[in-house]
Amino acid sequence: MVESETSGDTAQPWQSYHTAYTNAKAGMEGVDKEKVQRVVYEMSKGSKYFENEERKEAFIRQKVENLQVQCAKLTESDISNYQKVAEKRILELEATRDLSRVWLHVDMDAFYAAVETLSNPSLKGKPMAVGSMSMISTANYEARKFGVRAAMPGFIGRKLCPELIFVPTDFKKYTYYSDLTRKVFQRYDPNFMAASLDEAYLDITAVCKERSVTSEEIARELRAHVYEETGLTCSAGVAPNRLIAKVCSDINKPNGQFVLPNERMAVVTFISSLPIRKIGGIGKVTENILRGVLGISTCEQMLQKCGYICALFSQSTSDFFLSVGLGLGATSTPQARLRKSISNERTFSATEDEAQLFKKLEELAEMLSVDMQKEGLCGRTLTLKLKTASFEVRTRAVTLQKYISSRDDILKHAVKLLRAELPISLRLIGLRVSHFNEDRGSPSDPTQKTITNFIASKDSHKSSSFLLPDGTDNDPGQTSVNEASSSDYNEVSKVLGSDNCSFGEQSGNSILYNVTCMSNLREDEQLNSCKDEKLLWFDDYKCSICGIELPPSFVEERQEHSDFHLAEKLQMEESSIQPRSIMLSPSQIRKGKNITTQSKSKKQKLSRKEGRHMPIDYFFGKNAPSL
Ligand code: DCP
Ligand code: MG
Repeated sequence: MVESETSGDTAQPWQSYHTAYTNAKAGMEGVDKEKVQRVVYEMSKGSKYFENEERKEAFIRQKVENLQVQCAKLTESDISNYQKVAEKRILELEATRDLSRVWLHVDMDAFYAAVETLSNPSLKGKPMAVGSMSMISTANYEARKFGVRAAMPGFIGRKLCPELIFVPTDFKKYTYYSDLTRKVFQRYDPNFMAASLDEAYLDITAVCKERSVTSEEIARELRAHVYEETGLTCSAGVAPNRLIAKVCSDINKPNGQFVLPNERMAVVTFISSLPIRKIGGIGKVTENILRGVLGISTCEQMLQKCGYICALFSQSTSDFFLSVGLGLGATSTPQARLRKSISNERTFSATEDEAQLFKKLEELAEMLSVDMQKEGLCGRTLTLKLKTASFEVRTRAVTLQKYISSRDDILKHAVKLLRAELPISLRLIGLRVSHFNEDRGSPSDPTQKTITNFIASKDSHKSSSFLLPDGTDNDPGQTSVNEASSSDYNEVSKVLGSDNCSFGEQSGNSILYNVTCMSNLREDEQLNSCKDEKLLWFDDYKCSICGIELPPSFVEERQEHSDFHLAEKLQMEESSIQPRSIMLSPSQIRKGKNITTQSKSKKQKLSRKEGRHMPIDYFFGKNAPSL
């Protein structure tokens, strides 16, 4: 098998030091990558960030090694069987290809930086970054030539580009301009899906047809209108599905567009040589695992190695990889009413100043409340997300008796959750509300959610295919790659069978006005939270508490589900009531004991027999009992 590129002690250690800071964004093509790597390495060595990166590297190495061992155990007959399974699956997936829709992904260019330049034209043409010495939110294209990019600490940016000008963030401004862009998007698709402040997906099938114009003309016109209304440029990608449209919008950035025709051959050719990292949902971890274990670096190779993929990964993960190889992606618009949560978060320089932390919390509560009221949403689970100064990500949640949406209600409970964590030094706070009043049935019985046929769903991977900021994975499969042996796989296959159940329609991602979905963690967050993921999701897809099946690509549902158990436990602790959920033993879960299909009485029986109360710390990743 292929050697992992993540390991290696060389005389020039920065050469193997690949972090989010060294990953090229649009506008960074000509950058001296080695110089950037060296500066980032030297300046971050010894820092908490560096330690965290090392943990991540070690994690990836371990994953690669485990999978290499599994791979080596496969016999020729295993491989030939898995090859047959994979080929059959590819045909099934191919049959779901939908070329009837035209999707446009629009992404503003250097958004925060461009907005700041509008208000201060003297910044034009000069390298500048929005953010601070500790964190850069984005950099303009002049600064990117030096290797300066989003998420990089400002002091490293300054080292790479001594002329770099810093402008502090001003979210009110960005929200204002974002709203202006959305008014334009609405003219082309009233149900457009906003993925972040500066990104949206539009189904332009109808508008092209009604006006008898090409998608290329629509893209050009839309971009011109955005410019007229805002003075800002954007880039667009047009393709038959959202996954590819997002890749396309990056091709001619800034101020450009790329149209991929709705033809199978065009899609297949386009995807074949595409590096897997360009796909939303494949970040550094997945990329390294696929390359390290199977030598896969382009989408086409996903199909060439399909047998191994099916042998090593869970069904949902391999489905995602095979779909990527085929260039399949989500094509239908999820209904807004099915949205699962609404959230926002804010990154800032690490501080333990309580007044500042509570002030930020207040602002977040206010913004979240406004967003909720815009959409008429009320929810009863409130989750507080924190990233500590040492990059540890924690979530704390509470489920309330009543539905809330007002600033005061959100703040009241958020303050309680935060207060319990003090003293603490934080660099990020996020708030998330879920369990909306329209989510009938879900708060009380999450197992009821295992419904629609996942395999048959065209959009089965939509949570992997969009909403992610550049370069992030949203597939916790990367942290939970199936490590079952081939015989386990057979059992898993049996359990999944043709009636494999999960959420068929994952629509929590739709219309995320002004919010960044918290469950779409950036990679460092995912890795930090992987402890929690591992605790909760057994064998890659089963909740170790109640047995509900949720593939890794259903990130938001998983987050919500985990919040639910967390909140339930918190309340149990408070009221000293016996927990309702049951705890399946690992062997039961491996053996495919699927309580989602069991009768209530059986559940209760199991609960009495096998159930055990789990300490709250289990969920917080502290003193976690080993499974
Ligand atoms: N952002 C952030 N932190 C990050 C990435 C982005 O705060 N790690 C913010 C600042 C960006 C905005 O989100 O301006 C949009 O993110 P993009 O990834 O779309 O980046 P830009 O719009 O800045 O640049 P591009 O031209 O590459 O789209
Ligand atoms: Mg952008």
